[in-house]
Amino acid sequence: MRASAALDMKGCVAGPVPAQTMKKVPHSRDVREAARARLIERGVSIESIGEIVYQMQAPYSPHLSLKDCMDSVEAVLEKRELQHAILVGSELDILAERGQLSEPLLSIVASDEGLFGVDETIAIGAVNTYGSIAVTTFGYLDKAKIGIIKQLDTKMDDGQVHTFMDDLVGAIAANASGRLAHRLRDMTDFGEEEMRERKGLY
Ligand SMILES: [Ca+2]
Repeated sequence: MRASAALDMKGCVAGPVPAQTMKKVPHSRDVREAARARLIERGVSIESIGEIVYQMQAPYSPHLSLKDCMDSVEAVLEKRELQHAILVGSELDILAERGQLSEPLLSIVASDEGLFGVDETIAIGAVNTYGSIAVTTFGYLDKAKIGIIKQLDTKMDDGQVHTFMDDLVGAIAANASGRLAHRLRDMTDFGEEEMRERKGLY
């Protein structure tokens, strides 16, 4: 078995990772908080994702509020698949901004090369919890790029890299839309108490 190696601040191999570090499993709460903090650090608010969800779902439910959409975003951010995707994707964006990826990956990520699809692959890997509505919404957002996704996708000359983040936001919004669609439908079929019992489903 090959020994793992750590990267130092310049991205150089700094020697084997101590066995203790390799075995440490972070607490779920820390992972959730890290993913949420990362979104904010990268300029993505819960509200900005909620606005996309609202645009997606408002035509189907006239009484929908932005608050409902933000609540749905909060709920899907509890999903580990999404948290992990956010941490992996945003880390690559950050390393590209700092020039700490090795070539040719650095140039591919920094320029958001058209044929590079790993950003979408990581994001869509986290869009499997809320059914086909979430998958088709993700596909739509990938093309339509609305709201904060558009802002992230617009290339600026300020050195910022959001190659992964635009797709991650699409994945969060798609999941939140799918969740909301299923939940709203259930609310027409079930009473309050039954909805409480069905809570774990969303
Ligand atoms: Ca992208």
